[in-house]
Amino acid sequence: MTSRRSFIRKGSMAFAGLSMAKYSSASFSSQNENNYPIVISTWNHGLPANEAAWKILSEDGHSLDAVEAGVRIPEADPKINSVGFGGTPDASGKVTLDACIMDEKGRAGSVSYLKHIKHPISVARLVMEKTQHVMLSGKGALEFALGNGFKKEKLLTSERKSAWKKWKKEKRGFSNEINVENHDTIGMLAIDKEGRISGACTTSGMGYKLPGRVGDSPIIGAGLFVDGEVGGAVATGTGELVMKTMGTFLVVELMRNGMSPSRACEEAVKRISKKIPDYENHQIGYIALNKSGVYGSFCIQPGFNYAVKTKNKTELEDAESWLKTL
Ligand code: SD4
Repeated sequence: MTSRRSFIRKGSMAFAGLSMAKYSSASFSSQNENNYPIVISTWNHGLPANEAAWKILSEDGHSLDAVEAGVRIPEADPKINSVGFGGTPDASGKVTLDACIMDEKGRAGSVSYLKHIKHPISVARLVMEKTQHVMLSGKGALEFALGNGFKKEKLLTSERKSAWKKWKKEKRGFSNEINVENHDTIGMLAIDKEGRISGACTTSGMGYKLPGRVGDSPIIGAGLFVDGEVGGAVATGTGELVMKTMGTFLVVELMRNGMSPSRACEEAVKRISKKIPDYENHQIGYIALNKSGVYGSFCIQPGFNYAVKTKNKTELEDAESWLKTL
């Protein structure tokens, strides 16, 4: 039986063969037609997020607008406890958000440790478009957002507040339980009809983290990396492992050197397994999309899934894992 992964590998090899041969413009455009537009994103909450992105992609919009619109869906959803409004607070009961965005031209924007703003991804985009900087953090990021018309809002829902109070009483550690809620950071990659790739990543980070902690999600090259000539990758899971190995930059560089997206994600997970002694206690999931519209994924533990949307397909796929049992 042909597994999904071997199918993807074959797909990418087929394209590699195509690019070596002298292809006609007709064969190139049929590759475009098959694979663009496409959007992929992490976890179950990727399904509704992809729909919002698809609305823009299917109307020939830019992938940058698509990924921003896509991840705003879980950011605004109070039932999703790992992103934006309704996100899990830090140990002191405050919700602090991390997000970043990157486009095919290599432009990037990011916010970290941002409080009170429901849509950190849109603030990250403004940092990219309106400033000379890549990242704004904490109070400065909040002031920048408020100065640009964002509204200050209460992000801690009563449900999350009760859960935090219970956690405090029980004196448990960080909320690092693997796949426990089966939804987590949303990372999204999209290629539009013109072949332009963009990515976005947004999260409330590790539940009950130390106040001040910033994870991988707003770090370009860790939680997200896009190179318009190669492709992009995003990460979910315990950010510290991704930061120590520059995970998504590594995935994109491996793709640049000829690996398929799924093989590149696998290598980046293997790198973690070599470098980080207690990696078995953590989950990391990578998804990647190359410039040709071929996608792939890999994770440490079974249980990580991601949503895919193309003209012909709307589905959740399970990522292959390095460890075979949880
Ligand atoms: C972080 N990678 O802050 C993010 C959140 C996440 O499982 O995906 N946690 O580490």
